[in-house]
Amino acid sequence: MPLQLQIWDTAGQERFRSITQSYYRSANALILTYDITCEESFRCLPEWLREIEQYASNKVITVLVGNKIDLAERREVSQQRAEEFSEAQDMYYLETSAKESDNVEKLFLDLACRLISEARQNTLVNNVSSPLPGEGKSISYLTCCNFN
Ligand SMILES: Nc1nc2c(ncn2[C@@H]2O[C@H](COP(=O)(O)OP(=O)(O)OP(=O)(O)O)[C@@H](O)[C@H]2O)c(=O)[nH]1
Ligand SMILES: [Mg+2]
Repeated sequence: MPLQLQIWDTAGQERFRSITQSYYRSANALILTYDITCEESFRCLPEWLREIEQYASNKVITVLVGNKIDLAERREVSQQRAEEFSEAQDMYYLETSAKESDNVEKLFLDLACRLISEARQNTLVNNVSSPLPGEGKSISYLTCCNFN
């Protein structure tokens, strides 16, 4: 059976928070994105991490993404600072440009590889009983593909 990767986007605005929280429970991975040209978006990360700790599975894989590297001249958060933060929080770190599709494919492929690897070790939480909006609940992963 094929592996199915479902990707859900959440809105950052406060008024959507109650919806966002319901996504966490069944997520196997979370991508936390900030804007490298906006110090404030970086400083908000601890608040998002608190939410993750509160609502997500303790096995969730979290990737920190510094986006907008096409605007390098306006960078406010150094790569080193972000890497140190992500390491301390047990997150992977990657920098992207959604605008120029830089590292975006790599982000999702790396994440898919990690999920497949966890599935192979049978540590992936398959929360089929947790309802999600729409049909977001099937993960058939044990005979998926040829990744290591
Ligand atoms: N230059 C540049 N602009 C970007 C990039 N990614 C997003 N933007 C711009 O940043 C702004 C915000 O992008 P959104 O995709 O709305 O950000 P978001 O995090 O989904 O925002 P919420 O849904 O409100 O949480 C938009 O004007 C985008 O065009 C990027 O990689 N480079
Ligand atoms: Mg959005």
